[in-house]
Amino acid sequence: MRSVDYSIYLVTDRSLAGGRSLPDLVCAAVAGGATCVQLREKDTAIRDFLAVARELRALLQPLGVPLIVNDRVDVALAAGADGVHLGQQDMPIEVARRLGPPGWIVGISAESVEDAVRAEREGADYIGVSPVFATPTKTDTALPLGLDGLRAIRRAVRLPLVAIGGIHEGNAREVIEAGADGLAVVSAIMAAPDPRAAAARLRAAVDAARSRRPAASDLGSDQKTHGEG
Ligand code: TZP
Ligand code: MG
Repeated sequence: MRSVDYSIYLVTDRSLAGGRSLPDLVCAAVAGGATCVQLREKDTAIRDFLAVARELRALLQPLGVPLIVNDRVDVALAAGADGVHLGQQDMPIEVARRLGPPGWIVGISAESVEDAVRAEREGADYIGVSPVFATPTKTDTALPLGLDGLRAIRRAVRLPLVAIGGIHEGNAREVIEAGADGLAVVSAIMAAPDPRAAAARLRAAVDAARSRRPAASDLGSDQKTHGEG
């Protein structure tokens, strides 16, 4: 399995960009410390979705930052993206895995311990724990899992966990301390007046929380840390 740094996982949303260019915002976020980018386009024609995916791919590949496409395996493949992020109603993990090239990243959203355990069994590379907190950015979510829900998923699976939903600088520390390997954020970066600075502050919060988190060897046998730590 490919090693990916999920620390600051930017999920795009052009409706929050306030007219700013998506590629410019993504570049600013990466300059600030975003380590992974998910292109999420809910209302975009496939042709335009593909065009922006290709544009981001060309920007991110030289920087070594993985591009993951939300929902659409076809767009991800056509753009040469590093992987795809799937929801519970999207293409099954094993089908996406078969369609993609070796080393392709297949991530899945989990709204419960059961979803997470199944995703691990079915061969996902990472799990998006969704949503940890309520968020105005996506309202058709399951009930928020809270930090206790995140901890329960941490105990149940070994895969890298990327927490999503209502995450910002102010709660980044507790989310990492609850066992997340990375923070997936939309508004905390996309809507920020200075996306580069916002990403840098999130990154600093993650690094600080990690330095306080016990080493995997000090946690119980069912609580290991993952990925880049
Ligand atoms: N999936 C679960 S919550 C969410 C998605 C895409 C939106 C998170 O947005 P924000 O602004 O980081 O709370
Ligand atoms: Mg989806």
